[in-house]
Amino acid sequence: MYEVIGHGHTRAFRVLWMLEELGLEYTHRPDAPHSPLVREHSSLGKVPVMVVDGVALTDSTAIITYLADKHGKFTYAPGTLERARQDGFTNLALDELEGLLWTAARHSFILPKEERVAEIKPALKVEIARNAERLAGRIEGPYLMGEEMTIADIVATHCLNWAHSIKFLPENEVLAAYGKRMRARPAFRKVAEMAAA
Ligand SMILES: N[C@@H](CCC(=O)N[C@@H](CS)C(=O)NCC(=O)O)C(=O)O
Repeated sequence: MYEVIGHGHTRAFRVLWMLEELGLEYTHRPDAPHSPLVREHSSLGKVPVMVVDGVALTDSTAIITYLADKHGKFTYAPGTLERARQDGFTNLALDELEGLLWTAARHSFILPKEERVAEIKPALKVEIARNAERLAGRIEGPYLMGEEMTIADIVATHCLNWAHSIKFLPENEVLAAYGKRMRARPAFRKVAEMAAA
């Protein structure tokens, strides 16, 4: 049994989506960051955390990689060229999109007011738009790597939705069609409904 800690409107979404795609049973504690339960399992107070056999796993990408490897789905096998390409896509989404999105969030509502630099946001928007367009140019379709959906699609879709929600995503037909396809997946829809409740 897996226990996921973290509200669906955080990066816990990725873990919940993966579990739904795999059709696995889990319990969900939709705590906010730094709640006593989160603090019990994560020294940084960050979510998501997934507790497996009493062991607390942190970091959404590490958690979904664990699930993919353990259950042998939504991933290519370690040591293959396909896996190396898959990991490249995952890291591209994290470096070129998530890092910038997180910086934008920190300077909007996370850092103490006196540490926020609002002027950085237009530059982040330009950079995110450029990086998203570059990613669009690499989508083989229907998924990033062609016919096989992998965990890289979960990370990339989450980042693209995040960018869209803060109006940082450029108009782009390929990105729009990819996002629509990914959001239409029953597992995605179920978690989106849970997160909105
Ligand atoms: N790399 C981590 C980032 C986790 C993270 O920063 N989560 C945010 C919510 S989406 C959080 O807990 N923020 C609270 C904080 O930074 O103190 C992951 O992918 O899980």
